[in-house]
Amino acid sequence: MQMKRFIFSSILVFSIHFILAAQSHIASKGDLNIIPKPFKATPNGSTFHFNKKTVLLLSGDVDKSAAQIFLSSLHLITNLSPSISHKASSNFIRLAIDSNSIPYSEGYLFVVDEKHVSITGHDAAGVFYGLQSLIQLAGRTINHAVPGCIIEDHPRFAYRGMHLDVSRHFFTADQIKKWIDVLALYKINTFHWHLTDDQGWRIEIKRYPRLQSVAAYRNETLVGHKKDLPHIFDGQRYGGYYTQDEVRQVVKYAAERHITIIPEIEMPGHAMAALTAYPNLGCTGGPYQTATYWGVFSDVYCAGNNATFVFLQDVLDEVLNLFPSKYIHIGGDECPKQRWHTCPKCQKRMADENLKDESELQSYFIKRIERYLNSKGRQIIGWDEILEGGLSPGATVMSWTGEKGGIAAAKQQHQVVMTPEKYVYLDYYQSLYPDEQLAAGGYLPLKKIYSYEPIPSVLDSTQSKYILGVQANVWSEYLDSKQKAEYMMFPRMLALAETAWSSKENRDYIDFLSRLRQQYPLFKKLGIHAANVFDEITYTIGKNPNGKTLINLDSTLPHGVIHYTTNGTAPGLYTPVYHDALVIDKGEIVKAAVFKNDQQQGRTFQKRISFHKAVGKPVTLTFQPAENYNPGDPSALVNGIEGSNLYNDGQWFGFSGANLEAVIDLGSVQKINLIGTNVLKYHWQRMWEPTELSFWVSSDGTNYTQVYSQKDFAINGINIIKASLKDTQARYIKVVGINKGIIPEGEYGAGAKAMLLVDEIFVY
Ligand code: TNX
Repeated sequence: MQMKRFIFSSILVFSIHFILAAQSHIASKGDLNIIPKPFKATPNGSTFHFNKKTVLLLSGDVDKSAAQIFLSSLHLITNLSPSISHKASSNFIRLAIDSNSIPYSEGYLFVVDEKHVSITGHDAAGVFYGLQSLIQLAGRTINHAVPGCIIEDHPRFAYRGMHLDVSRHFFTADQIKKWIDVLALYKINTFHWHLTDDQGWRIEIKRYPRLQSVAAYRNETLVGHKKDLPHIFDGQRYGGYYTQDEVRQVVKYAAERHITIIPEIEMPGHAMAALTAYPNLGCTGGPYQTATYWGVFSDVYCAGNNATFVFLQDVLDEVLNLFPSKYIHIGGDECPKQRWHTCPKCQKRMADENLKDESELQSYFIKRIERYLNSKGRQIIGWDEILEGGLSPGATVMSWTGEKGGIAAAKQQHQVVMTPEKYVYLDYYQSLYPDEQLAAGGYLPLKKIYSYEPIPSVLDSTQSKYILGVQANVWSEYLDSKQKAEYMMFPRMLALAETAWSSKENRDYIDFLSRLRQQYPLFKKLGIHAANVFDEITYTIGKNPNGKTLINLDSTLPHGVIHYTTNGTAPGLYTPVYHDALVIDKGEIVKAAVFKNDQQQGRTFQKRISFHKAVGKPVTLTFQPAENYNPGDPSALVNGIEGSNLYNDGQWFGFSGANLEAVIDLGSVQKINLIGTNVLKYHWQRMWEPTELSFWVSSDGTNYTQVYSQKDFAINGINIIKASLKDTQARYIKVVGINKGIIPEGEYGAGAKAMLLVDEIFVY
């Protein structure tokens, strides 16, 4: 019996070793499961175990309060509570600061062997980050064993940020502190707090009590998506603000975790809430109403009225007392100019100051505030529209509309934080599955945020130095609960954290995923409602050598097996296993799911494919699609798959200021019963329906006959157009959409080019 048990257990031990060895080979560095990935990490084969004697040994300048913060985080995640000591014991964690031996600021050296953990930081931040790595390593297993290793680590960028909008939806000070804990765990060092906007003013300003009693509230809130008309409101008064005491506490709490808070006080636009409280600050004098839905509003601070500057300077005085940050964010984005255009005070200001247009007036506004802040020893940071009409000398630019603003600013030797919408906006959807929680729109999967490279390749090495770092932005229009906000923040913030901290060479998405999967137990302990959809099935469309359309399915789940169906039934263990791309030669619904250990993982993927006469046929476009909305091959217009209302799903073709003119060659003259297409109308994204859409047919490719035309597109969203034809024979089909041209005054993006979006041209 004894013998048998011995043999059995040694086989068990042997096989566990074998499995571990095999796994550590596969995920050799994944074993040092830290996000963001350290600069250099080498396992040494030993293991450190916490025990009853483990103490935290502070040497040199290490602050006791820093150690206590670590102990509370460690306790939350592991339940361990070592005590602080100045005397070594047989088992200890030693913290020290040594700026000579650790050359990089915020950097640290981390050594683990059987008996001790030693963390030496360049500075207090370095020690703190070493401790965050320790928490991650100890938190990942039940016995909190820490793998032996030597880690040399330091950040790539000095600015690693997350922005949070608390105007559209309010989150309490306690909630903010919890998120600060999580951000610190992943070595984020800047929290950009978007405190004022049209829908609510969220910071107590003692000198202006109506900011609290009036501007902090709105009468009601839009229900559902902004583009769904008619708008429906909930009838509930909504609001709240942070008292100055709360702000002070949050700032202190964050500073203890090496996070700087940059407050944002928006100007000259996004000011409806402030104007509602103090209507004399607007050009028309009001009355105004704190906005109850999202958008860009034409009423902004009057730039001609000195009272505006008195007000903003008073506000900033109180803000400066609360926030010690070097930077103060003054907004500057999305400021329509039409009120200024007709306002006598603004026009007088322009004449007095010799300003040639309203863009220069915006620049005057920003520069005047900048001078004020500089006189108080602070610097401004603003959204890239502060480039309009000339950048003020010391301004730092947050490049959001794309990378262009950041590139221009860096070339002018201004510092830049990269935060391009397309790559780092966490209000976008992270999955194309239709049951995702309501979001602003757009598609930003984890993989895409991870792929973002903050230094644009067009900058040379001197110019690149102006890129301070990178930030992700959390706009809260549709985030009316903690759960919804966290679903959007996590895990995508971890991808951003790695982009911001880890060296470019160390970034590898698959390796990141293997470390990410192990963070979920930590999220659970932290009470974080993180999304977990990144291993779900995604698809791409291709073509085989015979010109047939293919659909490729993919999942990043290791050892995941995809089962699928094409007959509308649910995929299961007994439906076919997906190996190679599926050829589309009839209309079908592809359903698929990933299985692991015979269990379905995640939701069921579903995609409808229409098989019509034009599928796979050559398409010529007269005008080039815009960079952001170009699936590449024009034949994607006839691939059988329609673009969804998550507009950047890779299906839509967008024409910026230009017309759609597509010609499809069916290869032979044939009977045509129907021509159709989809047009996406969404003015708040600058997406405009054509002024006229027409369908034409031809049998020789030279002489065309018009068979259909439409000028009205009633639906805000996808307009489905279908023209049934009688007695029509044709080989060539031409679809023409006349672009709106320049976006009219009073509309979002006025003066810019309208984007005409179409996808899938159907021919039956
Ligand atoms: C643009 S990004 C805004 C915000 C919106 C966001 C929605 C920026 C500087 N301004 O006011 O919340 O789009 O995606």
